[in-house]
Amino acid sequence: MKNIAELEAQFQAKVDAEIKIEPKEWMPEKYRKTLIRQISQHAHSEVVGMLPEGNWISRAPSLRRKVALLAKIQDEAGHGLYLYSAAETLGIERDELVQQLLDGTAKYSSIFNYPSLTWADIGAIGWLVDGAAIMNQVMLTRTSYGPYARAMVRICKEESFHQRQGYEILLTLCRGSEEQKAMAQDALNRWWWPSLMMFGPRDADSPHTAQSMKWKIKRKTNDELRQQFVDVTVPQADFLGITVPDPDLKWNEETNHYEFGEINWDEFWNVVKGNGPCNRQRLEARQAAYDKGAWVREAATAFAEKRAAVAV
Ligand code: BYC
Repeated sequence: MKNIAELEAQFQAKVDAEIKIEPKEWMPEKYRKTLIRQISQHAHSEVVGMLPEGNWISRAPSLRRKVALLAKIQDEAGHGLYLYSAAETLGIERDELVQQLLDGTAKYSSIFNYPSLTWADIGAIGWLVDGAAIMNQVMLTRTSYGPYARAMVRICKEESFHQRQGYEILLTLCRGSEEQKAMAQDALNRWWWPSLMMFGPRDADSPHTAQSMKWKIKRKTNDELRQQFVDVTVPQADFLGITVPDPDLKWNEETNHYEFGEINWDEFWNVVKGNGPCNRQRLEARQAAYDKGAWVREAATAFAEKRAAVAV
C-alpha cells in the first residue's frame, strides 16, 4: 500500500502532465473539497443569476428580444444543472449543495446581488457579466478535473451567444435616441465595477489561488483574468460610444495593457457577506422556488422507487 505522500506525489505528477483527474480516481481530500466548493458555487451562480434577467422577461421591448432573453435564461438553468452533476461526481448530493446555498454557507457570485433597473441592464449583463464569465470559463475548459472541464466546453459556447446578445442590445440603444444612449451609459456606470469584482479578490488577498493554480484547478489568477477582461472590454465600450466610469483608466504603451483604478473592496466584501442591495431578495426567491418545487421532487422520487421495484 502506498502512503499518502506517495499518492500525493503521483497525483501532482499526473496534474503536471496535463492528464485529467476523473471521478473515481484517488485525489487529495483538499482537492476534492476545493472542487466541491468551487463547482457548487459556480452552479449556484448560474441559478441565482437567472433572477436579475428573469425580472425583464415580461417587459422585453419586442417579441424577438423576449425569445432571445428566454433562451439565454434557460441556458443558465442548464449550466446550473451540468455543474451540479459535475459536483455530484465528487461524492456529494445535490440536495446538500442546495441547502448550503439556502442557509448561506455556500456563496454565489457577488454580481447577482445588484438590481436590474432598466432594459439597458439586460444588455449590460450579457455584455459585461457574461463577458467576464467567459474569460473565467475559457480557462476552466482546461481545468484539471475532467467532468468540470467538459461541462465548461459547452457552457462557453452558450456564453458567447449570451455575450453577443447583450452587446447587440446595447449597440441598438447606443445607435438610438439620446435617451436610449443615456440608458446604456447609466447601465455601464452601474455594472462596470461589480463586473471587475466578479473575478474575486486581488491575488495577494486570495486564500485559494496559489493551491488551485498548483493543482491546475485554476489556470489563470484572479488579477490576470481581470486584466484580460479590461483589455478586451474597453475597446468594445469605445465602439459603443459610451464611457467606462473610471477616471484612472489609461492605455499603457509599455505593458500593452490598460491601467485601471482601485476597486472598492469594502463594497465587494460587504456584498459577499450578504449585505448587497439584493442578497436577501435573491435567497428568498430561491427558497420560494425550492419550496414550490417540493411536490416535483417527491413525485420524481416516488416514480423512481416504483420503477426500481418493477425492475426487481
Ligand atoms: N462573489 O481565494 P478566492 C454566469 C469568494 S455565472 C462571491 O479568490 P477562488 C451567469 C470565494 O468563493 C458564472 N464570492 O477563491 C449566470 C472565496 O470564499 P470561500 C459564475 C467570491 O475560488 C447567469 C473567497 O471569496 N462563475 O456566468 O480561488 C446569468 C476568496 O476568493 C467572489 C463562476 O462561478 C465573487 N465574485 O476564486 C449571467 C466561476 N470571488 O469559497 C451569467 C467559478 C471570490 O472560501 N469560480 N469569492 O468561502 C471561480 O473561478 C473561482 O471560484 C473564483 C474565486 C475566481 C470566483
